[in-house]
Amino acid sequence: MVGSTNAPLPVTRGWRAAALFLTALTLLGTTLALAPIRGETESVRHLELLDTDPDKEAVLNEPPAEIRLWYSEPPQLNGTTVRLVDEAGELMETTQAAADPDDPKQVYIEVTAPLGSGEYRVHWRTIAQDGHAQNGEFDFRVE
Ligand SMILES: [Cu+2]
Repeated sequence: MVGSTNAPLPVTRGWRAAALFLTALTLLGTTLALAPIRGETESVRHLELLDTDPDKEAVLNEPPAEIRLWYSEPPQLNGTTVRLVDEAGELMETTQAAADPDDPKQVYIEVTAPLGSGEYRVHWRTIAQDGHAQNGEFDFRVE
């Protein structure tokens, strides 16, 4: 009996080992389960709008003849629209969104309506090659 109180019982030691083993398994499982998710967010790059003409918040002396958008990759044209509305929310007459023949990452519309001075908003919507739909808007002003 002397000294035996300090030594853990074999049963207790067994439980500890089991608990450690389960903890290790859980950690490993969590790591393995998260790995594909982390891998995806790191490797998949979604389509982005890189630039526009007119620039966002541009103030122009002359109304633009066209509205042009630069994407990070060629979008699916049949899922792409660019709409121009005035400050009353009224749709302005333009051509349909088309890709630049020299650069499929550029999409443009020609403005066929005479634009008076005021605020205008461009609503764009597109579908990336990977099927993700994206949309956004930006404003410009004609003085
Ligand atoms: Cu995507």
